[in-house]
Amino acid sequence: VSFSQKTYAARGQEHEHPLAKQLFANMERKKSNLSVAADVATKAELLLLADKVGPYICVLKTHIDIVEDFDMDLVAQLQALAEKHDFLIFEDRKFADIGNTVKLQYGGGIYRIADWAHFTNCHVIPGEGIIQGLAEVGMPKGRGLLLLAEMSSKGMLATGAYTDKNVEMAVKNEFVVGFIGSRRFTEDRDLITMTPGIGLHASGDALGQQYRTPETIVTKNGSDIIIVGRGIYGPGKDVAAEAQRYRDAGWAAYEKRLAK
Ligand code: 5FU
Repeated sequence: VSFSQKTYAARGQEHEHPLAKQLFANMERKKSNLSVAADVATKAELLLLADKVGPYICVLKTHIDIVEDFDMDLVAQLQALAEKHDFLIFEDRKFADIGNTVKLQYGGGIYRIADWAHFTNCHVIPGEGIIQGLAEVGMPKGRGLLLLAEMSSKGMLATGAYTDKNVEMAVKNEFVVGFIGSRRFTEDRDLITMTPGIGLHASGDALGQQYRTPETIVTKNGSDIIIVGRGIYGPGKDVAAEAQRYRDAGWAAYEKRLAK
């Protein structure tokens, strides 16, 4: 049986990686495969958004370097909200340098990402050393890495042999728990796919973003988690209502897949 035909609960029970176990259990508890992409510019906005969408998400995705008044108190408050609402945190950092440099960027600097983000991600452009560098920092802390096997934007260059290389590297590196991409990539380990570029209505934006529906991505392509940003908090939107709507759509798409 393909992993996409199994329940999140069963996959959690069988998974070898404690963080993946934790994620699947969380998804089952909350009946949610929704991650919200919290691309907002201030601490207050980020905390308010996290508090509003918290009940409906399994993962909060951050771009912490967007927040103009960042401080460590933001991290403490985000962690408290993660506890309150039962979600995990994914810092969408997209590391892309040599192993030694990403180690410093991941573990240190102003943001100390490895101290609070359950998941982060990287491009494998520099070769496998990037995974090793990040693993040296993240593994002892029980973190997990996603490889950018594909992107959602128009004209993106992560295709064909490059995508295949991502899959190859993921399969043999324990620290890797999954991918950013549009589909299920392999049956080799139960690697999780998270998909950005999800929208129920819009088809894209003026800067190359392309949107697909939960049905295409989850039911048809076998991806595990939908990542939604502006579809939930765009101008004039009722954030909690939209989060609930996307949570329901994502979960319905998953149930439809199981019933296939
Ligand atoms: F890796 C990727 C990708 O391929 N596409 C993306 O859109 C990441 N993203 C992120 O997902 C992007 O940086 C935003 O944080 C989010 C999408 O936001 P939207 O408002 O739903 O378009």
